[in-house]
Amino acid sequence: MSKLVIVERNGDCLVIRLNRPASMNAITIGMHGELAAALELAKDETLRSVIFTGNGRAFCAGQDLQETLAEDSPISDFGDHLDRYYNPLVRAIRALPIPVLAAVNGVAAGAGANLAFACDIVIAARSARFIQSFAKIGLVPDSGGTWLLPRLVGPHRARALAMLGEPLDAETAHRWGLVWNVVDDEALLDAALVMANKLAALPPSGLALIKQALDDAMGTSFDEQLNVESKLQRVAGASPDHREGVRAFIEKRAPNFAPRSSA
Ligand code: T3D
Repeated sequence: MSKLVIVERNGDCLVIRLNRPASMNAITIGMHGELAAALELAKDETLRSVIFTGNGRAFCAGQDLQETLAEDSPISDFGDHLDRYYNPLVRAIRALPIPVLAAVNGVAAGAGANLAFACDIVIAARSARFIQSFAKIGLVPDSGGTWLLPRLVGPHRARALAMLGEPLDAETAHRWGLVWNVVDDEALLDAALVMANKLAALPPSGLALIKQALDDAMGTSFDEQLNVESKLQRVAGASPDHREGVRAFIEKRAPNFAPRSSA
């Protein structure tokens, strides 16, 4: 049976590739099962990053609408469906202590767009398009979209994206800050792997704390966040990685950070 999600290790990086190209990698319950298994593998402490991408000409077209519409559809209550599948998926992505990259290789629609935005860094192929397709079928942006979009692009752009459901091309998504960079289609995976390698050379404990600090900042006041920074900097400052980073700087040599599993 062909896999709905292809998971490959590339050095320290786990590449998770959605694999239903004929349906633009639309997500089915079967695919959710394989994604959950892939995210379990991503907890391996020898990994330093994860890349999500898609097989074929799309990143992901969101929920598979054939599955939704089927007479014997297993989906009766969409709220339950989110609770059972999409929410655990994006929660698992956000909870990973290592950098998670989205290499968006074409259209990212509905939950597929918000899956990309749930990642830490988004790299887009020039052919990428981001679509909040929900309004067109009478739904609400999900998979964290209503929380992420206003924070990423501001409230008015978020409203226009969500209410119009019009495609946003890669360059505009870049200008609006949804995307870190845009590369030629054929260079996408290499660009993501180069970034993954750069991240793997940085202290893993520090990167995990940076993720935690930025996540906390989404729900705190400036003053509260200063306390979060003190708390996390206390941990970071006492870490062997910090001492090694400073020593390497002073001694003008490359740092030798501890592997994640021993940090
Ligand atoms: O709990 C719940 O279930 C609610 C959760 C909802 C989460 C969501 O994600 S809701 C949003 C669902 N997604 C969409 O509404 C997007 C629908 N797709 C499109 O708008 C377009 O297909 C695209 C903009 C993504 C791509 O357009 P285009 O012109 O490049 O390609 P196409 O010809 O429309 O699609 C190619 C094939 O993929 C086609 O199949 P065919 O005719 O060649 O056999 C098309 O039906 C299929 N496809 C695309 N998107 C989906 C899909 N099949 C099933 N589900 C899809 N979402």
